[in-house]
Amino acid sequence: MKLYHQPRTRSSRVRWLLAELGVTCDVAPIDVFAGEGRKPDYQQAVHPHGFVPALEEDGQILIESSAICMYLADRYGEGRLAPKLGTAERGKYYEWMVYVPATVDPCLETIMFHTVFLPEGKRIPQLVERAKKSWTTKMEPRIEAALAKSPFILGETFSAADVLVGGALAWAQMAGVLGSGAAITRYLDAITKRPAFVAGHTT
Ligand SMILES: N[C@@H](CCC(=O)N[C@@H](CS)C(=O)NCC(=O)O)C(=O)O
Repeated sequence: MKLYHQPRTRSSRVRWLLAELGVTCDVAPIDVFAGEGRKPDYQQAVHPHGFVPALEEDGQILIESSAICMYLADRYGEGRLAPKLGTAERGKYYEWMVYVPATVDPCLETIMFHTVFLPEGKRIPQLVERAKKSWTTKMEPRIEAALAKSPFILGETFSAADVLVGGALAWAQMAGVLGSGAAITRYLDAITKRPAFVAGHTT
């Protein structure tokens, strides 16, 4: 198995989950910040958009961090990191595994791009204001309310959904938009101390 990876990006989710699973994996570094993702060879053979992560296993390439995490949890988790198929809990699991990439990531990405990544002349403050409002009034309160009910996002036990939600919260903190809700503060503190989180974010 090989992970095409760049530290401090969405491929860290996959590294974190692999560490939670105790599964070893070759890592192919792709410096997307230096433009390596734009190389035609990489786009033809690995990721059509030139992004990370991509996972190569059994002669197949998988893209999309959330899809990769769901696949790995099912294949190697022995029922530990994802609820049983066909249960109500599995429905909630899908909800969080899709909510993060479909709703949260674009919001946080807009904030990061228009405050940090883009050259100053290309930043659009109105986009940042709108995204911050969505984060602060909709997404963060929703996550805070869920975490106020239980230690982890799906309940009493850690799952792959915590990799997605915990990773997004760490990203929100980096973007400087994370508030001081008691449940999120407690959760983030616990999650970022997990040895697998540390292993997934050091390289
Ligand atoms: N929805 C994709 C997003 C992947 C993505 O945008 N990756 C970023 C890093 S977080 C990337 O590779 N960017 C390179 C570029 O924009 O050239 C996923 O979750 O895997």
